[in-house]
Amino acid sequence: MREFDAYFLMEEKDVIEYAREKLSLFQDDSSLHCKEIGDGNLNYVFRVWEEDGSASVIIKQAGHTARISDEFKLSTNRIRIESSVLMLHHKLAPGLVPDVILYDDVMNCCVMEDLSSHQILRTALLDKVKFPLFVDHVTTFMVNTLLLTSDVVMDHKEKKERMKNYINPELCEITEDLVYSEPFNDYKVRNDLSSLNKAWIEENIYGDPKLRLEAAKLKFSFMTNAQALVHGDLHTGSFFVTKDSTKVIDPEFAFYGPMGYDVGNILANFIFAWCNTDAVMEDGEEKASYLAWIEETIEGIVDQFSSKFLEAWENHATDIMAGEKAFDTWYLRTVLKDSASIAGLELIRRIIGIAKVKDITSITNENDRARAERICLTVGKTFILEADRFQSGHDFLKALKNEASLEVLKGD
Ligand code: SR1
Ligand code: MG
Repeated sequence: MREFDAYFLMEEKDVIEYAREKLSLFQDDSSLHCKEIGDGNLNYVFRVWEEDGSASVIIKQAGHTARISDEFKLSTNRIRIESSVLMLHHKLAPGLVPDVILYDDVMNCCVMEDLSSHQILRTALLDKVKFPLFVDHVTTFMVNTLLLTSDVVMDHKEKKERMKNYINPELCEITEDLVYSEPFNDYKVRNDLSSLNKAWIEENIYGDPKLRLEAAKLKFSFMTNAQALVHGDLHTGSFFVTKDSTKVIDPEFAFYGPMGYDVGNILANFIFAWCNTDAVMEDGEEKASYLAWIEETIEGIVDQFSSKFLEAWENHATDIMAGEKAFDTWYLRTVLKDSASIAGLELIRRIIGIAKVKDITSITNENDRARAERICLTVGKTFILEADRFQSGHDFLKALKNEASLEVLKGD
């Protein structure tokens, strides 16, 4: 039996051996099965289960390059960050994060609770399933993990220690490039434009100096505003869900950054889900009902986040100046403004850049897909250029519905 005392990238048969050697979960004489189930851009995710169904786990291993492309050379340190953040989030947001069973710094893997009763939220949204508790869960998760890791609540020296532990230069560089730089430049190596929107993007994104200036300001804010421990990649592929349970996974991009990074990402990804629904469902009651649920979700994320944020501030703020009258509402306004800008960046980069989303790429009709892309691009621009005015769920939704109803998007 191998001892797994030197790193190598495991295959399914190795993972079975690894699980037997490292975990006391499985009976010695049981027959174990393993399947690689990862569909993310970076790592390998294996499910291991006992044939009689009595025990199972997830084992996630980091390689030296990203799965999406060998061009991204990455340190395996990301799995340390991910394991450690999962454990911290588990404490800060009980019930909303999977249990970590083992972190192995030799094999660079994290063993965690199997969530096979759950499904990835993005996949469920593509299947048009509703999750009425999601807003409550995601807003509790964001308020607890963001506000409670910030200077508003934490002892400032402890917070700085925590910042050190979560310095994440390589994955931050991916975000700096893919979210903040490449979508605004004619970066032919990795950008991938659809033929129907190419000319529009060249003129209205690459060619808009006002937009590029805002993107530059936002990039420097991302790199310097160490406000809270953000998840850093809170899209709909980072949630496992059932009707009554939500588990937030994959915090490998976590670092101390602007709170709005997480709020903006989840909002943008529900806009992708809206565009997919708009494009693929037949007009009628079912479509109207599903669009209405997504719209309620978008509004609810902003409004419940805001009310829970102010309540948690009231209950947990420790800094003496944080108690100044109206400072809490001023601070929240800045977070919502950042959320709008960052939602805009996410909407634009998933259309122009290398890392696309299935909500849009799976729209088979070319004209419908181009219209969906154009809605994302124009809403994204509005969020960035007019970020100040997005302070309620209604504000976000109105911009989406307004851009989506414009005739120009329908015909050209
Ligand atoms: C090279 S990684 C590409 C994207 O996948 C991740 O989920 C992040 O969103 C990243 O930008
Ligand atoms: Mg991920």
